[in-house]
Amino acid sequence: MSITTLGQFIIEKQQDFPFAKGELSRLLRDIGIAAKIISREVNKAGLTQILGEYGSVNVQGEDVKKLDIIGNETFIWALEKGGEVCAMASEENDDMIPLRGAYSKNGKYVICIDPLDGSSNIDVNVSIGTIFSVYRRISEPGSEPTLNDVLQAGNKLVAAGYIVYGTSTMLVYSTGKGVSGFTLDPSIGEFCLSHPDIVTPTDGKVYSINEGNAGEFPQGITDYLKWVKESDKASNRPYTARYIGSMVADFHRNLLKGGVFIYPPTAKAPNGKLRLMFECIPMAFIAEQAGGKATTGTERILDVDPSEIHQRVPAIMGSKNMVDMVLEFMK
Ligand code: P6P
Repeated sequence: MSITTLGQFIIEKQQDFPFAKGELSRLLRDIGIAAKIISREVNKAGLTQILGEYGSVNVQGEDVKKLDIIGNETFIWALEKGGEVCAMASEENDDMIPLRGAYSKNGKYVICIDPLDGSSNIDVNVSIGTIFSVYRRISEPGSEPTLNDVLQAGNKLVAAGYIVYGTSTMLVYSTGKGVSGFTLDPSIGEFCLSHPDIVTPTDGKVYSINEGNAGEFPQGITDYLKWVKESDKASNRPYTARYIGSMVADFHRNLLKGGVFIYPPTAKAPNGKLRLMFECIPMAFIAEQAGGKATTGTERILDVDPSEIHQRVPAIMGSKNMVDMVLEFMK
């Protein structure tokens, strides 16, 4: 049998963590379980009338789709059941969520999660995703978790990754020793190792940015965009724009093919639109683990010290040489 399931892979890789007694392995398993449930819900969204506005509006002022709620509740359920996590921060919740499972209080880890990112794309059948980060708790096991447990910089990450619900459902994650990709085989209900060691191209031809905000970009971004558009075959600069408005889908394509994803400050979002804890840190971790780069434009994203759960930062991430070129124009 040539397949390696996520569970088998996690156990094999557990050797990389001599001090781990299986908690992280079980935690990653719990994330896989939640991902399979959400994949099932996402893939039947149009059929069971769970599409459409849930009516409420989340902390970001966005209309909440029913699948957002299902995604959030599924992860809370899976992580409470699993007992390895003492608290969560979710893009869908204003405040930190202490988990109340039978064993949660002793959980050694905390999770920051965007359960369904890009959810405005659900009812037009565009790929969406889950983005997660795993940290060791700071507070003592057995004690009540605190905000400090979830407000940790990306350079403290234990693991991070995402699930992209697209033409297939893929789980991509890293525990700090490279990036591995798994594709869900629904016929056996298992994530199977399909991309053993993802390394992002140092260079690429794709730039991803919402140019609808072009009138509000910092000068450096405007200058960079002008430069890429002067596509000059002779100087081997045939760039192309690809932007689907779902970060996980845009990021994943660029990770595999090469490219740069940019969400700069705009008039409406002076610190950028993307959330540090739920989108930028985990994706920056994956980008770096795959040999790419991720910056706010002024500092490495993984070195930003968070001050607020829903804080936003500008993001420039992807192929190293492309990120460096954007930074050149921003000087
Ligand atoms: P805009 C989705 O709402 C999201 O958070 C990311 O998934 C996506 O990259 C970005 O916002 C799109 O934002 O302003 O370009 O529509």
